[in-house]
Amino acid sequence: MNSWLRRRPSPSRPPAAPAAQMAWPGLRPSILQLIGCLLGLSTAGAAQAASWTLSVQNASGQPLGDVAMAVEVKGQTGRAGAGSVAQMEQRQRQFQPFVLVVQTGTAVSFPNFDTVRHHVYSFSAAKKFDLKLYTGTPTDPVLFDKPGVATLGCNIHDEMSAHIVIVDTPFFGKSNAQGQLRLELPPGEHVLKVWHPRLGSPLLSSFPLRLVPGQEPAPLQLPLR
Ligand SMILES: [Cu+2]
Repeated sequence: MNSWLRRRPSPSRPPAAPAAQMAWPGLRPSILQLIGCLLGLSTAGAAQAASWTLSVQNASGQPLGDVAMAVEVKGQTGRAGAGSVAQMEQRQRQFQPFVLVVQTGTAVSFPNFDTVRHHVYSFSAAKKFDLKLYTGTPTDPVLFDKPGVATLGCNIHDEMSAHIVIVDTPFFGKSNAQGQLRLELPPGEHVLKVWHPRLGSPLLSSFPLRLVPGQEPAPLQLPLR
């Protein structure tokens, strides 16, 4: 279904091996680490975060925007720090943005910039809440403390709809109109979670994501038109 799993072939690249040990078989690892540090190439440095472009396409290979994307990096999952906030606005009887991605533990406020009143609610398992008819900004933001997807509506305006995607990782975002999201990530084997309203699922879909230095990952293809 997707080409994410497949690495681009790199026939000229020899299999990964501890290069330093091959070059100097007689040296102990601690000495190699010391040399590495002196050269500014410590083991930690080799795994440092780099900038990657994650791309997502529909079934015909066209870019897909508004895809919520979250990368789970082993040992780096969990809630956002205290004081993390985000905003879901109402303007011209629409929610803005249509898809908002936040980390668990984020407090979201729902300011109403219209002159009409809105009554914002979610019946979703990820977060049930109800902000009764209001103008301006309700005093208390809503805390999104469980991963999942909360679909929002307004009791007064049926055409108003939006989604808040809650993820357990600090590495997240949303694809732009070019179907791309740029993220700072360490290389390695991670899990990519994605969600799009037209996938029709209240859950995020998971895909393995292998980030190899010097290679952009192949586009992820979703079964959407
Ligand atoms: Cu409304």
